[in-house]
Amino acid sequence: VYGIEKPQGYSVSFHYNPLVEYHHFGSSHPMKPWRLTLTKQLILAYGLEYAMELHEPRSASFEELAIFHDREYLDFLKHITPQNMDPEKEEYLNFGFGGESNDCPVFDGLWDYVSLYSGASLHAANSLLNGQSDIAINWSGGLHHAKKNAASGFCYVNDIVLAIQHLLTQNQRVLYIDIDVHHGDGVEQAFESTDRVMTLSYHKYGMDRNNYPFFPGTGNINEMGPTDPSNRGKGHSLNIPLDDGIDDDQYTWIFKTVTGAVVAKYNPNAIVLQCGADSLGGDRLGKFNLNIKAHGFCVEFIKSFNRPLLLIGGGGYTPRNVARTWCHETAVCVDAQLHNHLPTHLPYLQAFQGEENGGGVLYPDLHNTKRHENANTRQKLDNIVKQALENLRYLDG
Ligand code: ZLS
Ligand code: CA
Ligand code: ZN
Repeated sequence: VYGIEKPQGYSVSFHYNPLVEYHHFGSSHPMKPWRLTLTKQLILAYGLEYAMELHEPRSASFEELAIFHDREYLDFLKHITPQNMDPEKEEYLNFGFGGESNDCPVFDGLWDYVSLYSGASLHAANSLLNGQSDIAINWSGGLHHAKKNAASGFCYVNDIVLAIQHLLTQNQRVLYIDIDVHHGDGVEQAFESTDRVMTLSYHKYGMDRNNYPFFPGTGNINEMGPTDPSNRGKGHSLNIPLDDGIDDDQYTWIFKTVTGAVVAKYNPNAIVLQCGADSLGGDRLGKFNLNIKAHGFCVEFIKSFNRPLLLIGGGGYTPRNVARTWCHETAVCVDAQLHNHLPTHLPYLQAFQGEENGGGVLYPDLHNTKRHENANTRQKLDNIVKQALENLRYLDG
């Protein structure tokens, strides 16, 4: 019909290969790829697939991963199996495997798993590049700790770095924002020497009761990348360290204030938002008290800047709440409002029932599920914002 222009709203694309769901880190491991099954089922049950374009991307190739990662590391990843691994061998430890925590186990299909989630992030970045979509989503990615030659914190290949490198082929400046409860150290490190990527991470920082630092132990407010004036990356990392139990009002306030200032100053051509859902209340590993709508507010706020936007997953260790959050955030992207009562035809409905604070609903009250005492005072947060805004002055050159 002529006379009708492009429909209002954003074109949203969803990049997901269901084969990722079938990988297991081991029964006691907190990272559960089947949280992605729950997420997808919830999205389908609400009918959100009719409001976006669905893509089933192929796996990334060895060569595509080698754009960031060392070939020796990729060779190791490609060939290691639970049967042939030798925990005594030096390379095993050097590449980030084993150790006392065993955060990064070797499991069957490891190579397929990493190339599937990375392929989805690359495909999503590509659909922003070729203008097919304004917002591209990959909930299976967001593995922000992986280094170019080592696995770290459940992350083996850094799909975020790869996606940003791809975006940089046609964008002068990319802003990376990370609301996972952990510091996005791998992405920060990868781009520490360039002014074409700015990284901004909000995370828990500090010691626990036993005086162990919260993983990965980096990301204090004064860590802002190289400060050497001859380094182009000077001042292009910003870290917002937060304490246990932060609530919705505090988090959305600090997020708005700092992110708003960064976008105004850096004026990115594209934005990548890592939406780790371990910053929610009741997360098995996280320490914050956020509700789903406060987490989703971050997505709404970023969307309002109208820049090409890549949304990726990340952590999240209470699977039913990961699914709820990423379903809500998918709805935010397509401007849909969802009914609080879960669709009755939802497969796995049981997974969302029988909870203390909201069985059978999409938006349970998570604020008190684990009752982390709020250690963030008004004054501490004011100081962090003040310091963060001061750090931004480094961008003036
Ligand atoms: O950001 O805290 C750690 C490292 C240790 C070493 C010493 N041991 C005893 C404790 C842990 C310092 N690792 C963290 C990694 C968190 C990664 C977050 C990833 C992301 O969300 C992005 C996807 C950690 N926290 C909890 C665990 N590891 C952990 C808990 C339970 C288990 C089971 C499996 C493995 C070993 C037993 C494990 C790790
Ligand atoms: Ca973070
Ligand atoms: Zn995390």
